Amino acid sequence: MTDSDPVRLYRTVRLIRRFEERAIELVHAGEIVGGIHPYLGQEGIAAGVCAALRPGDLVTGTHRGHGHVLAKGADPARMLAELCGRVTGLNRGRGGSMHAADFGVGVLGANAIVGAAGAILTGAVWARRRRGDDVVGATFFGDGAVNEGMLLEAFNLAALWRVPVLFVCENNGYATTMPVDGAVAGTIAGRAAAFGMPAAAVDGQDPEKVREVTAAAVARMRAGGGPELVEARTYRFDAHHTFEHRVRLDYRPPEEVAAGRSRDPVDIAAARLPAAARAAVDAEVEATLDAAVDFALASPAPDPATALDHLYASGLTARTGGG
Ligand SMILES: Cc1ncc(C[n+]2csc(CCOP(=O)(O)OP(=O)(O)O)c2C)c(N)n1
Repeated sequence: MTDSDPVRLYRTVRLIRRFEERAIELVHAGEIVGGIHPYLGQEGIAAGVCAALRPGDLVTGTHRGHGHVLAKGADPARMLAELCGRVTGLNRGRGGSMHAADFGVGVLGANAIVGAAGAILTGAVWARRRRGDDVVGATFFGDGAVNEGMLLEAFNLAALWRVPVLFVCENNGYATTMPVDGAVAGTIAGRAAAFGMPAAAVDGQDPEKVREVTAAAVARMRAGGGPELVEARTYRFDAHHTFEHRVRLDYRPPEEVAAGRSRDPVDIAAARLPAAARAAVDAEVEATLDAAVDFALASPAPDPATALDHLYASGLTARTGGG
């Protein structure tokens, strides 16, 4: 379904927002070990892009990937259980925050390696198209990925082989603490031009605008038009990673943070709904997340005896060491 649906877009941004806030509580409570990279402030991008995709289309995401997985349709309870490292998680608790995947809804995985997800998606969509499947894909990456060789190689092969992949740059202005202006020569869209790919910039805070731009690109890609790039301009409302909640880093001026936070994708999506519809979605999301937290915390951790399971395809067994 690619038509504009304000209720659906609001539900998605609100679900991601509240999921992240609940996950941060669980980090502070010691239930999510190792912390997370919150997607707060960037929800409009995942919501808008995924609203323009079909259920069978494919996505890959980043270390800041919870929003991508949820927007594509993964079960929030199993996603939260994954973050908590529980056996009921999407990946039996072995992937965690940065490697959650749900093939059933076309999520081939979040990815902790900056710049890697685009190459994985390009290969996957190419293989599925060769099989005759009518799929397209969208891959998300930050501004910090735009000089990574793997991503540029993916641009090249996708363009050369006309693989229908939408490369979605979530430009939040920083790679950890490094401002984009201090790291990126030229422009992000200019990288697409080098490979003959069309590129567009969009206000990433407005999920409807993101959906519109994506729907147009996806229509061209389904018609054989080859890959495209979208630069979604956004702002990260919270820390790069929850470790910053303990060690406040001083790399963004307070006025900049306040200005960035003043354009909130949840508010922008909410303003398109009557108050009663908004309240109904809020209640539904809260009930979903209450149930998700209960489910995750009631689920057991994996049995340590199974630590070597799932490391190799069937037929191979792991060596336990010693030669
Ligand atoms: C190949 C690689 N290099 C470095 C890192 C360490 N690292 C993790 S997140 C990050 C910053 C990424 O910034 P960006 O791509 O802009 O995404 P954002 O965190 O802003 O969402 C870096 C350098 C990594 N994970 N992978």
